[in-house]
Amino acid sequence: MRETHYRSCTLCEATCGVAVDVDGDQVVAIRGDDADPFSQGYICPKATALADLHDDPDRLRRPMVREGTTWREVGWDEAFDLVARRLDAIRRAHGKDAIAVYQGNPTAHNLGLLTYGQLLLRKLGTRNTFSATSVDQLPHMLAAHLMFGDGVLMPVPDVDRTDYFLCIGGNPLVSNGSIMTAPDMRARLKAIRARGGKVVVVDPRRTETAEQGDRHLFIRPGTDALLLLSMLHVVFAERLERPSMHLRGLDALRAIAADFAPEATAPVTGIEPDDVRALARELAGSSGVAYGRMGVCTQEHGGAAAWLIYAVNAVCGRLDAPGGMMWTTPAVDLRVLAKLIGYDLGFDRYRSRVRGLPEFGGELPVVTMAEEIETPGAGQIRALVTCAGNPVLSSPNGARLDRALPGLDFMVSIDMYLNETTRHAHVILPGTSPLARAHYDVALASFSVRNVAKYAPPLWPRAADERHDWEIAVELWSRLCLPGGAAGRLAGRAARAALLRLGPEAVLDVALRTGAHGLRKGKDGLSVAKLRAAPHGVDLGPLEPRLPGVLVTKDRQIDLVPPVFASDVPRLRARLAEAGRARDGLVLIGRRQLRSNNSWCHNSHRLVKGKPRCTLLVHPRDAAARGLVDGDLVTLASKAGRVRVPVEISDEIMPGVVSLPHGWGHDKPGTRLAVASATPGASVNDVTSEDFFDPLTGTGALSGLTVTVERVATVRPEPPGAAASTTPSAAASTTPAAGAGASATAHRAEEP
Ligand SMILES: Nc1nc2c(c(=O)[nH]1)N[C@H]1C(S)=C(S)[C@@H](COP(=O)(O)OP(=O)(O)OC[C@H]3O[C@@H](n4cnc5c(=O)[nH]c(N)nc54)[C@H](O)[C@@H]3O)O[C@H]1N2
Ligand SMILES: Nc1nc2c(c(=O)[nH]1)N[C@H]1C(S)=C(S)[C@@H](COP(=O)(O)OP(=O)(O)OC[C@H]3O[C@@H](n4cnc5c(=O)[nH]c(N)nc54)[C@H](O)[C@@H]3O)O[C@H]1N2
Ligand code: SF4
Ligand SMILES: [Mo]
Repeated sequence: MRETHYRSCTLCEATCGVAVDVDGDQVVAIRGDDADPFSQGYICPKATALADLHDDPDRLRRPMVREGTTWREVGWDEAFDLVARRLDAIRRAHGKDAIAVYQGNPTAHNLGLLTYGQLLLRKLGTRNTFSATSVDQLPHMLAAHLMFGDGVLMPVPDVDRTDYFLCIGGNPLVSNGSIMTAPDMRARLKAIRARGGKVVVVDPRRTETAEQGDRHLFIRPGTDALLLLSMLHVVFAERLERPSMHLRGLDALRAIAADFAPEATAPVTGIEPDDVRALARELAGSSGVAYGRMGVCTQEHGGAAAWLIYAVNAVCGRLDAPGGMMWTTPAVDLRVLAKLIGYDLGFDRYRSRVRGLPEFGGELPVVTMAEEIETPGAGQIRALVTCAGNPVLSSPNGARLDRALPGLDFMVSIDMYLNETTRHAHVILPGTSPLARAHYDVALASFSVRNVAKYAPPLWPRAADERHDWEIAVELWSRLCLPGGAAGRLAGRAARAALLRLGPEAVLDVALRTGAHGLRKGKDGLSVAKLRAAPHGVDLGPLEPRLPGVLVTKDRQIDLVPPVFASDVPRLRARLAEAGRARDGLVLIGRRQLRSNNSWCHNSHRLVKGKPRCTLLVHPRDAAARGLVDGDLVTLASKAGRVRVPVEISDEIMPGVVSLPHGWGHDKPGTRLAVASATPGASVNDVTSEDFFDPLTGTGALSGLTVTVERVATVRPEPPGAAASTTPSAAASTTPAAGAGASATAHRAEEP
């Protein structure tokens, strides 16, 4: 029987409503849900990949155990018992910290993992906990933690009412927005301009977002903190500040900004003094917002840049004001949930063993993970639990991690693919597909540009021989995290049975009922039952001013200059002296692509078809200096490592900068990714370095690393009379032989 189910896409942060047509257990079609009040029918090309993912023959359905290089399917109880026995033995012999945990990005889109997943992964009690956060939003969270009192209090741009959108190091037209849950950013940006507003993009690449905007300024990678300080300098010098009454530290910030006149920062950032002045005046004089994302936070000065983005909004009166940076009023309060699951946000309460990098939120920076596995001594990592993560492709110098993982005594992956990371596991525990589980966007609805809530039940009950991610977590938790002894075992069995019966909906229901749109709204209050009755989701209205109540700082004031960030100012001053650094060399940045989703959607044929996309963007000037023509195969190298990729010559990239997308590199042996391994590309994280990071926060610096580019082979025939050209070869590769013969034609990013 054919029927239609409504839910949200779980692939990126936009949370678009989808209508899924099913016939029995078959997905027939996935369309945008016109009746979703938030996304109004919009979807991007990735939504249909949810069906590919569901049907993918390579997607694992049952537990797998590896012996040598062969894998065999086993029953769930056998797998749970094996994992618990091995981890427990390692813990008994070497202590809790001997077990490491790595959590990846899809956790954030997974109700079960955000609730019961944390119960397991946090209650293992190891300091060696890692996640994608430290190559992502950590600086924004730290800034929110130190300025507003809690890391989950990250404000978002009120894009639907703004008249000036200054986008620094984000590319929402491709990423579909980040820490800014907003389906159909193309329409939302168009609307800004249609109502007479302005969109300005600051980025080392003239991005798809910049093409849609009014103005684009190239910035030298890694220098945003200097730009922001010079903007503050102008605001203070011209007395444009409009601070709210809830700020403290204005004089301290003024004093810091004094050293960063636009004339001083321009030679470093590449942004002319007049342009800095224009940016400062426009922001201060508008009902607008300065927004920064991946480009500003995953770089050498990521912590400072994230702080200064909030600071410049606050000083210009753009915090908590319509059209500015505002706080969402989500139906589920992440702070309450965090307490329930033991996510305790603090900073630098301890440091990593080998290099001494700071903890944040009970996690250590992922740039330290490989060395913590490799370096002998007390506290060495001997076992690893990965959950929804692929750090071999996603963390800086993933190649080193790839070499370190076989040294573990034991590794288990809660993951549905046998990929570049999980191939090293001894056991893989695959959860159900996203369509087969209940969904509520606990995390992303907290950073939404409107207040919205949407719950979807599973499309089908799971098969008897499948398990949800959360069930896997509960099973392992009950075996590993409860007190021993007969009484403990009895209590454990009872707790396990209760949680398996309740499921994540029980936690969600409590969170909804006690949340801002819950019981206190009387009979209109939200609950799971209420949301079941509204399958397209409910709109809870535009963002509302929340100061000062939202603040959880001790004095209920916003700290404009937290001491942690103040301590980093000397490093920024030193940077001023390095005008023109690496001007003759090249620095590397990344690039997201519409039909990619980090490392794990390349096994969908419809997302990878077409020309090879893993190309290195090079500016014509830099290409000429190296004798490169479009499509040439080059070696991209850093101190950390090297890959071979085809070049794509374009003036959309700033001179002196090259760009390679991440998430590729599917040519490793022993994976089970039939489609992805046929179009492997190369992993940019074989070139990025675990030694290149923001020392303040420990966040990996994915932008700004010094690299070299050298021609390996050209694909163009030489002019008549010249020596014959070398072998044509273009598919990006880490191994010189692979990929020969593939088409080398360079191509721009795909269109929706
Ligand atoms: N150079 C460079 N590196 C980067 C970035 C960059 O821009 N440049 N971006 C960084 C960012 S922002 C991020 S978030 C990280 C992402 O880094 P990771 O989170 O480590 O990697 P993903 O590619 O998201 O891999 C997701 C994994 O989860 C599995 N998976 C998918 N869905 C589920 C599920 O529902 N349940 C379970 N159990 N498993 C699932 C997939 O099979 C895959 O193994 O990469 C970071 N690395
Ligand atoms: N299609 C697609 N969508 C995605 C993802 C995906 O892989 N594919 N990943 C999802 C994830 S996990 C995340 S975290 C979000 C990220 O969402 P965004 O942050 O919007 O995405 P990016 O494309 O990484 O944007 C970073 C921008 O910063 C620029 N940049 C690089 N270095 C610098 C610098 O030093 N300064 C400045 N000012 N700019 C710089 C880059 O050129 C790029 O345009 O996207 C999410 N959405
Ligand atoms: S933008 Fe695309 S991937 Fe992101 S939620 Fe919407 S449909 Fe899914
Ligand atoms: Mo991310």
